[in-house]
Amino acid sequence: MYKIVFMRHGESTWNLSNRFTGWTDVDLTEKGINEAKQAGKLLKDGGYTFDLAYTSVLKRAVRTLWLALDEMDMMYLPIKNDWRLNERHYGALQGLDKGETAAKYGDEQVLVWRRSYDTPPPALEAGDDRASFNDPRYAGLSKEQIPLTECLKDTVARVVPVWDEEIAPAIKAGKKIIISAHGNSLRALIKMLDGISDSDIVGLNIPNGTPLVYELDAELKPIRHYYLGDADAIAAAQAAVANQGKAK
Ligand code: DG2
Repeated sequence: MYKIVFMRHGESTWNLSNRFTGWTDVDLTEKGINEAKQAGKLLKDGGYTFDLAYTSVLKRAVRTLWLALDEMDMMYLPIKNDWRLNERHYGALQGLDKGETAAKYGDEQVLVWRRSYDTPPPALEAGDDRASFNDPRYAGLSKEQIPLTECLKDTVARVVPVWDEEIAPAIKAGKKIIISAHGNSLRALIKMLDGISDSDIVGLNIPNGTPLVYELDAELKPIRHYYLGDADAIAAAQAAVANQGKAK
């Protein structure tokens, strides 16, 4: 049996201000820093060790990984930063307040934009300052690879190849892996791993800074999964994520 640990980053400044974030590179809040350290402590206390770490190229996920690894005294771990693990691109919603957007367009519409499998939010204009074309971290990508918006289906299409090409072979080669990523890039991975339907994935919400352990069989099919930490607090955090897109 294999194990892999997924972790959404700790609270970001835009999680705190309830803004759609996507590819915007915001940092952690003090609370987010503490969540990342606490995640590392839970992993250390649980006896988890790793050989390799994956994260995105966005600092909230990168810093969460650094802080958790520091807590585990494992800062020597090789880290692969892959843009394909970035958060889902939130298009023209990036920067807007989720509650205000729900008040303007309705809770139902915002739920579709946040959680539907194949309806993307409105796209950014290519000339919008928020587009990532001139960001040096994406210099190696073609223009077509840099999104102006994404639905979860689009995110699955870029995340699953990281799994198939790199992570799955590494697990089968005996590497113990931790992945620090984002609410929706992790939902994309979990949808694929658990075979969750397009309609059921709407109900999956991932809390910040909480290690999620997947036990996998020899074919890398999930046997069971569980969060580390206090179950009531985790359930409350998941409910809070679900409610972020509702008008106050
Ligand atoms: C959040 C997820 O991404 O938001 O882009 O706003 O995980 O990087 O904080 P993260 C964002 P929701 O889809 O839960 O609204």
